[in-house]
Amino acid sequence: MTAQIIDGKAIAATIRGEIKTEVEAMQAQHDKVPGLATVLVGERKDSQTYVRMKKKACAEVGIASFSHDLPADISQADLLKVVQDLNANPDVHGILVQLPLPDHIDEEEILSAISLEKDVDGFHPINIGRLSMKRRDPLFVPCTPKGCIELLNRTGVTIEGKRAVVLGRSNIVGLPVAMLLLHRNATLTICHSRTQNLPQVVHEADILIAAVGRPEMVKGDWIKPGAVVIDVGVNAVEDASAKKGYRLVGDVDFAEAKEVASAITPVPGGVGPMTIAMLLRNTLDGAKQGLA
Ligand code: NAP
Ligand code: L37
Repeated sequence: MTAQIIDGKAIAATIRGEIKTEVEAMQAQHDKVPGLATVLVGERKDSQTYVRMKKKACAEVGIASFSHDLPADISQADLLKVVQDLNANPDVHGILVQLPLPDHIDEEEILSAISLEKDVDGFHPINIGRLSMKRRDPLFVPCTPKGCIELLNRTGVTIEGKRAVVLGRSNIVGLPVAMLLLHRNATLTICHSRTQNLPQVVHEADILIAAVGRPEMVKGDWIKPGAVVIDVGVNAVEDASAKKGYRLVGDVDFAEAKEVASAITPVPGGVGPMTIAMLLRNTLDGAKQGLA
């Protein structure tokens, strides 16, 4: 069996089209557009790339973006001030502080300072708390986890009653995606670096979400025949034949897994573009709340 390839790039393009239509309607009816502030601290190449892609996607759908590119040695107080000013700016409906922050910054204090109504990344402790509890809807759901669920929804995958295995328990991906699957009534297993017999645990999954950051760790024979595989990993591996000297691979060995799974996301072109589409969606929703 060769798996259906879940085309995240195409699904994300459809979603951006939906958002663009709504932004145009908002502009026509209310003479205003949603605004996203991006806060980038330091010069990590990957973070720079992602923030650039996010701003470009904003421009494409008519969302205004406000960039704050700050030096790696910015003080806690100065960074806090940037966030507070954005909280007070009525043209800004969403604030994205790209993680990770430098070691000397207290991440929790910065994320807690973001106004709940503008927390489009969904990382404010109150939003995370609500996400983790039954029937306590968070104002915003984190973008990558929301993108994973949206891919399952738009592919017609049933979640309820299925065995879902999440590889990874990070604040950004593993933990929140696990909560979302649980709320959708999956039977859930969360794995991490101390999990024993990982291949056997993975083999029980009807739905596998891989978010470990280990290139091609999950092999074809770990996967249950017919499983749906969402590969969140984005790992650069050396490749002398590639123009840039590297290529991107997921946490799953795609060539092997696609012969076993019923559906699978590629890397690139799977979850990555969905992360950005969900950020646009959250920003638009935030701006709409302000209109109500
Ligand atoms: P992270 O913070 O490094 O967390 C990795 C998680 O995987 C941890 O929970 C860790 O366990 C677990 N882990 C590491 N090695 C393992 C192993 N050998 N066996 C089992 N579990 C293992 O990473 P992250 O931020 O969640 O990102 C994960 C991947 O997703 C990365 O490749 C990242 O680039 C990618 N990502 C993609 C997007 C997107 O939009 N596509 C967005 C964000 C991240 P412990 O908790 O025990 O340490
Ligand atoms: N919302 N996302 C949010 N907040 C953060 O603090 N760190 C972080 C975050 N992570 C993030 O933006 N990740 C991410 C990862 C991959 C893509 C986008 C965002 C992406 O689009 N990847 C493309 C390939 C990109 C490339 O060519 O370099 C893909 O197709 O997977």
